[in-house]
Amino acid sequence: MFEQIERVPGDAILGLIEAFNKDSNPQKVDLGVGVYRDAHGNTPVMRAVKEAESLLLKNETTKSYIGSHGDPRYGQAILSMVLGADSPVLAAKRASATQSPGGTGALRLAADFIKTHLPGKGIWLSDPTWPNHLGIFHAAGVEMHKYPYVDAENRLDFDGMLATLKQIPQGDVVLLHACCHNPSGFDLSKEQWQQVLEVVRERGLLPLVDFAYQGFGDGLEEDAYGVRLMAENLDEVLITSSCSKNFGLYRERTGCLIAVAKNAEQMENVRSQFAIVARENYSNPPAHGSAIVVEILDSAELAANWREELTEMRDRINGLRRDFVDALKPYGLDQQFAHIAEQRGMFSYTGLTPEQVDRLRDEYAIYMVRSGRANVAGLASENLPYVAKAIAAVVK
Ligand code: PLP
Ligand code: TYF
Repeated sequence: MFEQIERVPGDAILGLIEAFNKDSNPQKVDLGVGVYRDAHGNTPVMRAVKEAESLLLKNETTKSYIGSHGDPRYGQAILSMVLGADSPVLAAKRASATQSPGGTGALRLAADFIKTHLPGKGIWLSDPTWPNHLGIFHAAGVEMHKYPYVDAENRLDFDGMLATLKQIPQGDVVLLHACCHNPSGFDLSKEQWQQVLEVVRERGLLPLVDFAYQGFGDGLEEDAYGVRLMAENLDEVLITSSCSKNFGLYRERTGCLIAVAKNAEQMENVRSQFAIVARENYSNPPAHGSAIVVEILDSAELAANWREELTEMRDRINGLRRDFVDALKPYGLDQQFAHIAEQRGMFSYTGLTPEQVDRLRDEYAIYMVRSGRANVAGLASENLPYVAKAIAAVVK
């Protein structure tokens, strides 16, 4: 029967890793896949994570299942981090967290929940968005639609976004990137979040806020502005949280789906359904990553160490954004690329065309996604002049 199976190409972003590894050019630069890199191009295990792991190795007493909702201590820790330690939503007991295999697992839980319990409701995704959003909601059988997000001049198209949101049918789901928009790097201002809230409320939409980069934009609290605004002012919100980036736990698959409901009773009902979806997909989530996060957040010392390292990472990225624009100054390109210093998170829509991206790869061994998305964390003071020179050559 397998003779009818066709081969399909792999993930375009993950494929860049392989292409980069094969390239023998000593000057090669990887601005592809979205993982954090330090000044030496490494993605290290964070200091507090190493420490927590050695404590776990010593103290862990069982590998038994942790249950479909995961570790309740992890749920509590993430609820405080996402919604704020003194959140009125938590005080009212109208939020809960269900642990999942990464943010991706949380998105799939949300997608299956929407398909089963909100029949006929579609989901609205930013154009552009992370390609896996399309795959996940397609696989779950949820009808997808787009709202504009980046215009032809490579600017945030907030007017276009708002105009489309105003026409979404009542009860549909709108996926919002909490911060560090993937792939563009364009985030909403506080005023713009307020406007989105008003439209969502007026039209009775259900926001699904994808929070994959908390702490990578302006800070752990600052990045949560939009999420908290929605949770505190609406009866119903879904949030997907990920510890892949901010704890550097990528392969440990550590995330959760948060439900905010009108009251504790309705929250418990929704939560009970999440456990069914989890059981049908993978039964129980993996436990190592969440155990690390609990170990860190429950220790004042480890938590302070973790926050310090996260701040170093964020400052490095934001510093690189400014240095990148400066490096383009000698070529008269600092105005054309000024948006790079304004964008937030790991990613920038540079504005480079697919053909220019191809030339950067073929002639300079500089790798980025063909949409012109660059992972800013792949830059370093050593390669900045080289990258700036190459960009100047391909845009001329
Ligand atoms: N959402 C967005 C926008 C992302 O960019 C990512 C990942 O990189 C995720 C969710 C989920 O990541 P993970 O499943 O690794 O936690
Ligand atoms: O957008 C990125 O680069 C990250 C990492 O299938 C990623 O979100 C990319 C592709 C993928 C899974 C993770």
